[in-house]
Amino acid sequence: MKNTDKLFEMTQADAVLVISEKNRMYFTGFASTFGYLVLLRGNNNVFITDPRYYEMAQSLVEDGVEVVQIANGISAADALLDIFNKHEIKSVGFEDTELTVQTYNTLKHQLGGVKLIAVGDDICRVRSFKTETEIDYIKKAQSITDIAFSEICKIIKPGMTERDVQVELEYQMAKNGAEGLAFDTIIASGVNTSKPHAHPTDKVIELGDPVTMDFGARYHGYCSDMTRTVFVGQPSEEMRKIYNIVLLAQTTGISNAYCGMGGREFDSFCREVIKSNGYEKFFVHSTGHSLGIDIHESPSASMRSNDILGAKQFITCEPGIYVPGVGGVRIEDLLLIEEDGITDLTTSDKNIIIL
Ligand SMILES: [Mn+2]
Repeated sequence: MKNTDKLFEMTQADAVLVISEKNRMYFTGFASTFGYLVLLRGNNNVFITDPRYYEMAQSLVEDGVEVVQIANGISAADALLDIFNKHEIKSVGFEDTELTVQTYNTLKHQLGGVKLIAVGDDICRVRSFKTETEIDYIKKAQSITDIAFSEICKIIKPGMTERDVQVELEYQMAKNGAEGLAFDTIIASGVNTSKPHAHPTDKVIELGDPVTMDFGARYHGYCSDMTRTVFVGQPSEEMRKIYNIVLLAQTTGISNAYCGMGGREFDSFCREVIKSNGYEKFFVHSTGHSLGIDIHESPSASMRSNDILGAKQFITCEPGIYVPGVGGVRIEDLLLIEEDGITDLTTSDKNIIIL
């Protein structure tokens, strides 16, 4: 069970009610489809669950968490009200960023006199600073992703479809320890590469095609994320030029990155390189995002970001150029920011790869 002191430094609420699967997973460390986690000040927490998860929840008891089982006609609302009365809770933080309007309305009705305070952004902020264990999980997820990339480069051949590449790449991640995907794999070939988030199709890969692969593994619930564009046979002059500009933008971003930089500043390191080469209008997305249990978490690096990127936070560096009718290139690495510098966790080669 994670320490919740930081969260209570950010909110006035007497308690925080965590309902969403991802945030329950974050605080408790195990995945469950049902449960209510009540965080109380002083890291004095209660987990309400049902018989399906009761045995698993016993691991929380060891951390001093009170586990309450509800079954046979006792509602979660009754259990919650019991806890709130017992601890004299007058105000409760809730996940405004996660709950449906319906759940919110039900809570408001059932919890009657308790004041509800939005704490969704506070939880996101707490989640943005990773613990050593989380960092290890993300590193492992990224290493699986790198291994899968080296394997797929041996497999891609003209005549395969984008879907064939998707299936092989996902198989390689699973075979190398992924418990699942971080997100739906993006595979694009030929002119499809100008669509940044293309879905894999039955298009056949032809000689000379660029192939963009944006993919990630999940390990212990945590995501990795990387992108490479490779060429099957010799690329056109224009695609080679585009590749080299994106590569320069990406490596410039990484070499200028530092702990404490602004998200907007980091974005500009990459964007300026693309701009000075005349392709600014073809770089149509932001430079980077953090990840964790979600594939996109704060902080972010974009033209509009007000985030500061600090120690124990992650950021991707993924500039791209997409020219409709011609093709596109994106190169994405995952960076860990620490007090004493930046670590690029993505070890795959990013010099132009011609298969
Ligand atoms: Mn990404």
